[in-house]
Amino acid sequence: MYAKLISFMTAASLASSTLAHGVISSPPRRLPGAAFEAACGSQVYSIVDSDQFGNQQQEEQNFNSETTSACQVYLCKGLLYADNESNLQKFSANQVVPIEIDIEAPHTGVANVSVVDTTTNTVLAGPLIYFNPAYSVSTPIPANQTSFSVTVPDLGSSCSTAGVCVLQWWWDARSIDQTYMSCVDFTQ
Ligand SMILES: *[C@@H]1O[C@H](CO)[C@@H](O)[C@H](O)[C@H]1NC(C)=O
Ligand SMILES: *[C@@H]1O[C@H](CO)[C@@H](O)[C@H](O)[C@H]1NC(C)=O
Ligand SMILES: *[C@@H]1O[C@H](CO)[C@@H](O)[C@H](O)[C@H]1NC(C)=O
Ligand SMILES: [Cu+2]
Repeated sequence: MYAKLISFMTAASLASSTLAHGVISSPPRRLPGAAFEAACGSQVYSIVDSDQFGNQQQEEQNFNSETTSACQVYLCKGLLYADNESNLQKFSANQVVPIEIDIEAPHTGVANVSVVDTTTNTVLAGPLIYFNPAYSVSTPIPANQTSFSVTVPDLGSSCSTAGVCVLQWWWDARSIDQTYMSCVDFTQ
């Protein structure tokens, strides 16, 4: 009976964790791969690899002895440039970049897109756009929250090295303590 209860609870928690949420669908985003697995551990990797739409808190809840200090889930959800270098984009100064967001389940929060230096996890420019409220459950999501453009400013020489800079989309739903990040690697 205990086993039944436990398997029921496992099924219930799996069901709620597969309620998918959001990612950048274009330009191509950072993806889970071997470098991410080495940094965060196989359990965190499996969760993200099986559902890239999930939130950062779910990763933290699954930290274990395989999780290293290189696992920075508050930066691109811990995903790393090394896992798909061919997704690297090139954005010139003042280039207007169209972005598509795929929202599988809304949660009312705030969202923005910024240029982040991943070596220091600091914002170099931005927010380039922000939404408040973002992806609300109480109204239909405005089209300009899932399909919009940002203008990438002149970043000087800060983003000349591949793997340093990302456009990071950040969606924070405080009411339910769920945070989503999705990143596009680029050079300028
Ligand atoms: C890496 O990105 C390239 C270009 O977008 C794509 O063709 C390839 O399938 C990706 N590889 C993986 C493992 O996702
Ligand atoms: C983007 O939104 C997040 C979540 O609210 C916030 O922590 C961050 O400071 C914002 N970024 C900028 C550049 O304002
Ligand atoms: C999105 O469109 C709404 C009208 O539907 C407008 O009020 C809002 O300012 C727009 N937001 C952005 C960031 O362009
Ligand atoms: Cu969600």
